[in-house]
Amino acid sequence: RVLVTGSLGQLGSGLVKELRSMYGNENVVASDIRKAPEEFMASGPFVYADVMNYGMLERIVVDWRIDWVVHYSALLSAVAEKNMALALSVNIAGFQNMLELAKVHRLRIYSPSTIGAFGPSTPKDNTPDLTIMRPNTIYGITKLHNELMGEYYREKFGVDFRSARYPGILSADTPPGGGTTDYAVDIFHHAVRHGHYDCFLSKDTRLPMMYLSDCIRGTVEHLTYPTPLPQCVYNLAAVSFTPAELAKEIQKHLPHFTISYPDPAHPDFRQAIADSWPASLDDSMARRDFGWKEEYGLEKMVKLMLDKIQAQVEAEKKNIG
Ligand code: VAH
Repeated sequence: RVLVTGSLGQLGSGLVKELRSMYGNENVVASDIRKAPEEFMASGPFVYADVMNYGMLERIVVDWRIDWVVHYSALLSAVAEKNMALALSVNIAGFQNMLELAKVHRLRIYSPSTIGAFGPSTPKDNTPDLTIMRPNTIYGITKLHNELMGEYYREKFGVDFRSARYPGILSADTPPGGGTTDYAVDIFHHAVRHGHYDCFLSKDTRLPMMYLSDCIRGTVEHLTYPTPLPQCVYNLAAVSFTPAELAKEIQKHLPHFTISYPDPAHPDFRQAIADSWPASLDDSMARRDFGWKEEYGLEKMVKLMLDKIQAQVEAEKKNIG
């Protein structure tokens, strides 16, 4: 069986659905620390899992006969910067608990890293898997720590640890979880519902991004790869764009959409986080080792996001009507 922690976050529910379609509902145990919506509960096992409670996690691993773990529980960049103590507990101690359980119970463990694991001294363009990594955000520091601990456990204890550095993820059906790339999701809801978006990043902030279904497919391809891979951690990329480029693409569909940017003299706190991250990634190793290839470029992603959110708005109107 597979255990997914952080199942109710931006990425977890989509991953649980995909794994359940592959292995059957009963073989994918979803978990989080808050109540799941009814349809989620009806689709398969869901348990409360506080990743800071080793005994509770071990109980789940034993009772449910878990073989693989996808560990998604984490505080993302913006939230972590504002809640350092909780971020260190969840992101480091929580991950360490799961990594130790993977060693004790011989579990395969997949836990994503992030472009946030790079820092301001990392080469910004076409950033390779192996390079300078001096992140200066709590989120990036915790994720780099986890990368190194996962590699150590594979080297020293033979734990099958797998990880990929996710870019910003665009999703229409699940809200983002308090990150710096969230603007790329919020913009669509504002464009469809209000025709305007006050962007919290400057217009030329170029960041690596990916559509949700590409992320889930890339994760599953990596998680299920049948033989040990040369690396534990891989960059995973699809497309890089700036808020201005994204707005221009949206305006092809919504010509009256307008956007504003912060006063450069008073930047949003997330600007410094975004400025410390790469503008684009080299993910050639993932393409070489497990055949990674994105399916969604900017045009396709924008059309799909707008179509999905416009359908949501129509459905909401019907429910109200
Ligand atoms: C964040 N969406 O902004 C997350 C992600 C690469 C960014 O880790 O923190």
